[in-house]
Amino acid sequence: MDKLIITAALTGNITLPTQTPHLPFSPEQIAEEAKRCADAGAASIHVHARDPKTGQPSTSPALYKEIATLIKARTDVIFVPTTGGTATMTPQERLQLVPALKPEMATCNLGSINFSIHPIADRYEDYEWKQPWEKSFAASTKDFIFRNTFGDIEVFYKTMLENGTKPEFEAYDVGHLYNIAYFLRRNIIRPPIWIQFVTGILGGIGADLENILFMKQTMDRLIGTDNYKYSVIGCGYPAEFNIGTLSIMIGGMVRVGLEDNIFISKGVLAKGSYELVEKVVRIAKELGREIATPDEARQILGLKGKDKVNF
Ligand code: KMH
Ligand code: ZN
Repeated sequence: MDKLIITAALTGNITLPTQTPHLPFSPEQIAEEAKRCADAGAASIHVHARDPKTGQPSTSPALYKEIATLIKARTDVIFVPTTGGTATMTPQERLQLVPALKPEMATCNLGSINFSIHPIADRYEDYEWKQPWEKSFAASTKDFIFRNTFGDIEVFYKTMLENGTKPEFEAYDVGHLYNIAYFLRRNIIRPPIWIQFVTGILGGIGADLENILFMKQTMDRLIGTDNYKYSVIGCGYPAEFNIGTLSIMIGGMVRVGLEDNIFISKGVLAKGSYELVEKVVRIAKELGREIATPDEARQILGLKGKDKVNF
Protein backbone atom coordinates (compact mmCIF):
# COMPACT_ATOMS: atom_id res chain seq x y z
CA MET A 1 0.00 0.00 0.00
CA ASP A 2 1.09 3.59 -0.63
CA LYS A 3 1.68 5.76 2.38
CA LEU A 4 -1.47 7.65 3.39
CA ILE A 5 -1.99 11.08 1.82
CA ILE A 6 -4.13 13.22 4.13
CA THR A 7 -5.78 16.32 2.69
CA ALA A 8 -7.13 19.05 4.94
CA ALA A 9 -10.03 21.11 3.57
CA LEU A 10 -9.96 24.18 5.77
CA THR A 11 -12.94 26.35 4.80
CA GLY A 12 -14.97 25.25 1.79
CA ASN A 13 -17.88 27.41 0.76
CA ILE A 14 -20.80 25.64 2.42
CA THR A 15 -19.75 25.56 6.08
CA LEU A 16 -21.29 28.61 7.76
CA PRO A 17 -19.79 30.78 10.53
CA THR A 18 -22.92 30.17 12.61
CA GLN A 19 -22.22 26.42 12.58
CA THR A 20 -18.76 26.76 14.08
CA PRO A 21 -16.69 29.64 15.47
CA HIS A 22 -13.51 27.83 14.39
CA LEU A 23 -13.74 28.49 10.64
CA PRO A 24 -10.71 30.52 9.48
CA PHE A 25 -11.56 33.56 7.29
CA SER A 26 -8.55 35.79 6.71
CA PRO A 27 -5.49 34.74 4.67
CA GLU A 28 -3.45 34.89 7.87
CA GLN A 29 -5.87 32.62 9.75
CA ILE A 30 -6.10 30.22 6.80
CA ALA A 31 -2.29 30.02 6.48
CA GLU A 32 -1.90 29.45 10.23
CA GLU A 33 -4.48 26.67 10.09
CA ALA A 34 -2.69 25.16 7.06
CA LYS A 35 0.53 25.07 9.07
CA ARG A 36 -1.20 23.39 12.03
CA CYS A 37 -2.68 20.76 9.68
CA ALA A 38 0.69 20.17 7.98
CA ASP A 39 2.36 19.75 11.39
CA ALA A 40 -0.37 17.26 12.30
CA GLY A 41 0.27 15.13 9.19
CA ALA A 42 -1.60 16.65 6.23
CA ALA A 43 0.30 16.48 2.94
CA SER A 44 -2.08 18.75 1.03
CA ILE A 45 -4.36 21.67 1.83
CA HIS A 46 -7.57 22.34 -0.11
CA VAL A 47 -8.37 26.04 -0.09
CA HIS A 48 -11.44 28.21 -0.62
CA ALA A 49 -10.98 31.92 0.07
CA ARG A 50 -13.37 33.79 2.36
CA ASP A 51 -14.07 37.46 2.89
CA PRO A 52 -11.69 38.22 5.78
CA LYS A 53 -14.37 40.15 7.72
CA THR A 54 -17.67 38.41 7.02
CA GLY A 55 -16.55 34.86 6.20
CA GLN A 56 -18.59 34.97 2.97
CA PRO A 57 -17.15 32.73 0.22
CA SER A 58 -14.96 34.97 -1.91
CA THR A 59 -14.17 35.05 -5.62
CA SER A 60 -11.11 37.28 -5.34
CA PRO A 61 -8.02 35.89 -7.15
CA ALA A 62 -5.90 38.33 -5.11
CA LEU A 63 -7.05 36.68 -1.88
CA TYR A 64 -6.11 33.23 -3.23
CA LYS A 65 -2.67 34.49 -4.18
CA GLU A 66 -2.16 35.98 -0.72
CA ILE A 67 -3.24 32.71 0.94
CA ALA A 68 -0.99 30.62 -1.33
CA THR A 69 2.00 32.86 -0.64
CA LEU A 70 1.47 32.84 3.13
CA ILE A 71 1.09 29.05 3.20
CA LYS A 72 4.22 28.55 1.09
CA ALA A 73 6.24 30.74 3.44
CA ARG A 74 5.23 28.61 6.43
CA THR A 75 5.16 25.00 5.24
CA ASP A 76 6.01 22.80 2.24
CA VAL A 77 2.51 21.33 2.12
CA ILE A 78 0.82 21.00 -1.31
CA PHE A 79 -1.50 23.98 -1.97
CA VAL A 80 -4.66 22.88 -3.81
CA PRO A 81 -7.11 25.68 -4.66
CA THR A 82 -10.72 24.95 -5.49
CA THR A 83 -12.07 25.46 -8.99
CA GLY A 84 -15.54 24.81 -7.55
CA GLY A 85 -15.80 28.50 -6.77
CA THR A 86 -18.99 29.98 -5.40
CA ALA A 87 -22.61 29.71 -6.49
CA THR A 88 -22.50 32.99 -8.42
CA MET A 89 -19.34 32.31 -10.45
CA THR A 90 -19.25 31.18 -14.08
CA PRO A 91 -16.99 28.22 -14.94
CA GLN A 92 -14.55 30.67 -16.60
CA GLU A 93 -14.32 32.70 -13.39
CA ARG A 94 -13.78 29.54 -11.34
CA LEU A 95 -10.93 28.48 -13.60
CA GLN A 96 -8.98 31.74 -13.62
CA LEU A 97 -6.94 30.71 -10.55
CA VAL A 98 -5.18 28.01 -12.56
CA PRO A 99 -3.31 30.21 -15.09
CA ALA A 100 -2.89 32.89 -12.42
CA LEU A 101 -1.27 30.68 -9.75
CA LYS A 102 -0.14 27.63 -11.78
CA PRO A 103 -0.60 25.47 -8.66
CA GLU A 104 0.74 21.92 -8.42
CA MET A 105 -2.83 20.65 -8.19
CA ALA A 106 -6.41 22.04 -8.34
CA THR A 107 -9.84 20.47 -8.06
CA CYS A 108 -11.68 19.41 -11.22
CA ASN A 109 -15.33 18.51 -10.70
CA LEU A 110 -16.64 15.66 -12.83
CA GLY A 111 -20.32 16.42 -13.31
CA SER A 112 -23.23 18.74 -12.67
CA ILE A 113 -25.35 18.11 -9.59
CA ASN A 114 -27.85 19.79 -7.32
CA PHE A 115 -25.54 20.92 -4.52
CA SER A 116 -27.55 22.05 -1.55
CA ILE A 117 -27.38 23.01 2.11
CA HIS A 118 -30.88 24.57 2.16
CA PRO A 119 -32.12 22.53 5.18
CA ILE A 120 -29.60 24.47 7.31
CA ALA A 121 -31.57 27.68 6.63
CA ASP A 122 -34.33 26.35 8.92
CA ARG A 123 -32.00 25.13 11.66
CA TYR A 124 -31.44 28.46 13.44
CA GLU A 125 -33.66 31.23 14.83
CA ASP A 126 -33.16 34.62 13.15
CA TYR A 127 -31.27 36.01 16.16
CA GLU A 128 -28.85 33.08 16.11
CA TRP A 129 -27.28 33.85 12.71
CA LYS A 130 -23.84 35.42 13.12
CA GLN A 131 -23.61 37.03 9.66
CA PRO A 132 -26.40 38.70 7.64
CA TRP A 133 -25.60 36.76 4.43
CA GLU A 134 -25.81 33.24 5.85
CA LYS A 135 -29.52 32.40 5.98
CA SER A 136 -30.33 33.64 2.47
CA PHE A 137 -27.19 31.98 1.12
CA ALA A 138 -28.17 28.63 2.63
CA ALA A 139 -31.78 28.97 1.41
CA SER A 140 -30.67 29.94 -2.12
CA THR A 141 -28.83 26.64 -2.61
CA LYS A 142 -32.24 24.92 -2.88
CA ASP A 143 -32.18 26.01 -6.52
CA PHE A 144 -28.43 25.80 -7.11
CA ILE A 145 -27.10 23.60 -9.87
CA PHE A 146 -23.36 23.05 -9.54
CA ARG A 147 -22.48 23.26 -13.20
CA ASN A 148 -19.79 20.99 -14.65
CA THR A 149 -20.77 20.09 -18.22
CA PHE A 150 -18.71 17.91 -20.55
CA GLY A 151 -17.59 21.13 -22.24
CA ASP A 152 -16.57 22.68 -18.90
CA ILE A 153 -14.63 19.59 -17.80
CA GLU A 154 -12.74 19.51 -21.11
CA VAL A 155 -11.72 23.18 -20.78
CA PHE A 156 -10.78 22.78 -17.10
CA TYR A 157 -8.64 19.72 -17.86
CA LYS A 158 -6.86 21.32 -20.85
CA THR A 159 -6.17 24.52 -18.93
CA MET A 160 -4.69 22.51 -16.06
CA LEU A 161 -2.53 20.50 -18.46
CA GLU A 162 -1.21 23.72 -20.06
CA ASN A 163 -0.25 25.06 -16.64
CA GLY A 164 1.35 21.88 -15.27
CA THR A 165 -1.47 21.58 -12.71
CA LYS A 166 -2.60 18.06 -11.80
CA PRO A 167 -6.40 17.78 -11.66
CA GLU A 168 -7.80 16.52 -8.39
CA PHE A 169 -10.96 15.03 -9.89
CA GLU A 170 -14.06 15.08 -7.70
CA ALA A 171 -16.84 12.52 -8.25
CA TYR A 172 -20.09 13.12 -6.36
CA ASP A 173 -21.83 10.11 -7.81
CA VAL A 174 -21.14 6.88 -9.66
CA GLY A 175 -22.25 8.44 -12.96
CA HIS A 176 -19.32 10.85 -12.73
CA LEU A 177 -16.96 7.87 -12.98
CA TYR A 178 -18.52 7.04 -16.33
CA ASN A 179 -17.83 10.64 -17.42
CA ILE A 180 -14.13 10.17 -16.75
CA ALA A 181 -14.20 6.81 -18.55
CA TYR A 182 -15.72 8.60 -21.57
CA PHE A 183 -12.91 11.19 -21.58
CA LEU A 184 -10.30 8.44 -21.31
CA ARG A 185 -11.84 6.50 -24.23
CA ARG A 186 -11.64 9.65 -26.35
CA ASN A 187 -8.04 10.34 -25.26
CA ILE A 188 -9.13 13.74 -23.96
CA ILE A 189 -8.00 12.83 -20.44
CA ARG A 190 -5.00 10.59 -19.87
CA PRO A 191 -4.04 8.46 -16.87
CA PRO A 192 -2.76 8.33 -14.19
CA ILE A 193 -5.88 9.74 -12.53
CA TRP A 194 -6.12 11.25 -9.06
CA ILE A 195 -9.73 11.26 -7.90
CA GLN A 196 -11.77 11.93 -4.77
CA PHE A 197 -14.98 10.06 -4.03
CA VAL A 198 -17.17 12.76 -2.45
CA THR A 199 -20.00 11.29 -0.37
CA GLY A 200 -22.67 12.89 1.77
CA ILE A 201 -23.43 16.08 -0.19
CA LEU A 202 -27.19 16.69 -0.52
CA GLY A 203 -27.58 16.14 -4.27
CA GLY A 204 -24.83 13.51 -4.53
CA ILE A 205 -24.24 9.93 -3.41
CA GLY A 206 -24.71 9.22 0.33
CA ALA A 207 -21.91 8.70 2.83
CA ASP A 208 -22.41 4.95 3.17
CA LEU A 209 -19.44 2.58 3.32
CA GLU A 210 -20.97 0.47 0.55
CA ASN A 211 -20.79 3.44 -1.82
CA ILE A 212 -17.03 3.79 -1.41
CA LEU A 213 -16.58 0.12 -2.26
CA PHE A 214 -18.97 0.52 -5.21
CA MET A 215 -17.09 3.57 -6.52
CA LYS A 216 -13.73 1.84 -6.12
CA GLN A 217 -14.99 -1.30 -7.87
CA THR A 218 -16.45 0.84 -10.67
CA MET A 219 -13.13 2.64 -11.16
CA ASP A 220 -11.24 -0.68 -11.14
CA ARG A 221 -13.57 -1.99 -13.84
CA LEU A 222 -13.73 1.14 -16.00
CA ILE A 223 -10.26 2.63 -15.61
CA GLY A 224 -8.10 -0.24 -14.32
CA THR A 225 -6.62 -0.55 -10.84
CA ASP A 226 -3.15 0.64 -11.88
CA ASN A 227 -4.38 3.75 -13.71
CA TYR A 228 -5.69 5.73 -10.76
CA LYS A 229 -5.35 6.59 -7.09
CA TYR A 230 -8.18 7.82 -4.94
CA SER A 231 -9.05 9.68 -1.80
CA VAL A 232 -12.38 9.77 0.02
CA ILE A 233 -14.58 12.43 1.57
CA GLY A 234 -17.41 11.60 3.95
CA CYS A 235 -19.40 14.77 4.67
CA GLY A 236 -20.75 15.05 8.19
CA TYR A 237 -20.02 13.26 11.44
CA PRO A 238 -19.32 10.38 11.97
CA ALA A 239 -19.21 9.76 8.19
CA GLU A 240 -15.91 11.61 7.81
CA PHE A 241 -14.14 9.15 10.09
CA ASN A 242 -16.05 6.00 9.11
CA ILE A 243 -15.45 6.56 5.41
CA GLY A 244 -11.85 7.62 6.10
CA THR A 245 -11.14 4.53 8.19
CA LEU A 246 -12.43 2.27 5.43
CA SER A 247 -10.16 4.02 2.94
CA ILE A 248 -7.15 3.64 5.24
CA MET A 249 -7.89 -0.09 5.42
CA ILE A 250 -8.30 -0.69 1.68
CA GLY A 251 -5.44 1.46 0.35
CA GLY A 252 -7.16 4.77 -0.45
CA MET A 253 -6.31 8.24 0.83
CA VAL A 254 -8.36 10.50 3.12
CA ARG A 255 -9.63 14.08 3.17
CA VAL A 256 -10.92 15.71 6.35
CA GLY A 257 -11.55 19.32 7.36
CA LEU A 258 -14.15 21.86 8.40
CA GLU A 259 -15.30 22.10 4.75
CA ASP A 260 -16.76 18.61 5.16
CA ASN A 261 -17.36 18.05 8.88
CA ILE A 262 -17.19 20.28 11.96
CA PHE A 263 -17.24 17.65 14.74
CA ILE A 264 -14.29 15.86 16.34
CA SER A 265 -16.59 13.56 18.32
CA LYS A 266 -20.35 13.32 18.86
CA GLY A 267 -21.66 16.84 19.54
CA VAL A 268 -18.16 18.28 20.11
CA LEU A 269 -16.90 20.89 17.64
CA ALA A 270 -13.38 20.45 16.30
CA LYS A 271 -11.23 23.44 17.29
CA GLY A 272 -9.85 23.44 13.78
CA SER A 273 -9.20 21.13 10.84
CA TYR A 274 -5.92 20.19 12.50
CA GLU A 275 -7.81 18.21 15.18
CA LEU A 276 -9.53 16.22 12.44
CA VAL A 277 -6.14 15.52 10.82
CA GLU A 278 -4.73 14.42 14.18
CA LYS A 279 -7.60 11.98 14.64
CA VAL A 280 -7.05 10.42 11.19
CA VAL A 281 -3.33 10.08 11.96
CA ARG A 282 -4.18 8.25 15.21
CA ILE A 283 -6.54 5.88 13.37
CA ALA A 284 -3.99 5.25 10.61
CA LYS A 285 -1.25 4.49 13.11
CA GLU A 286 -3.49 2.02 14.96
CA LEU A 287 -4.14 0.29 11.63
CA GLY A 288 -0.45 0.23 10.66
CA ARG A 289 -0.71 2.66 7.71
CA GLU A 290 2.19 5.08 7.37
CA ILE A 291 1.56 8.78 6.70
CA ALA A 292 2.98 10.44 3.56
CA THR A 293 4.96 13.66 3.91
CA PRO A 294 4.20 16.42 1.36
CA ASP A 295 7.22 15.40 -0.73
CA GLU A 296 6.23 11.73 -0.60
CA ALA A 297 2.72 12.74 -1.69
CA ARG A 298 4.24 14.74 -4.58
CA GLN A 299 6.05 11.61 -5.69
CA ILE A 300 3.00 9.34 -5.34
CA LEU A 301 0.86 11.79 -7.35
CA GLY A 302 3.53 12.82 -9.88
CA LEU A 303 3.36 16.57 -9.17
CA LYS A 304 5.65 19.11 -10.84
CA GLY A 305 7.05 20.48 -7.55
CA LYS A 306 6.58 23.52 -5.34
CA ASP A 307 9.27 25.54 -7.16
CA LYS A 308 7.24 25.56 -10.39
CA VAL A 309 4.18 27.49 -9.17
CA ASN A 310 3.37 31.16 -9.71
CA PHE A 311 3.23 32.37 -6.12
N1 KMH B 1 -18.09 24.97 -4.80
C1 KMH B 1 -18.86 23.88 -4.35
C2 KMH B 1 -20.20 23.88 -5.00
C3 KMH B 1 -14.47 22.09 -5.08
O1 KMH B 1 -13.90 22.63 -4.15
O2 KMH B 1 -13.93 21.88 -6.16
C4 KMH B 1 -18.15 22.57 -4.60
C5 KMH B 1 -16.76 22.46 -4.14
C6 KMH B 1 -15.89 21.64 -4.96
O3 KMH B 1 -16.38 22.97 -3.11
ZN1 ZN C 1 -13.88 22.52 -1.94
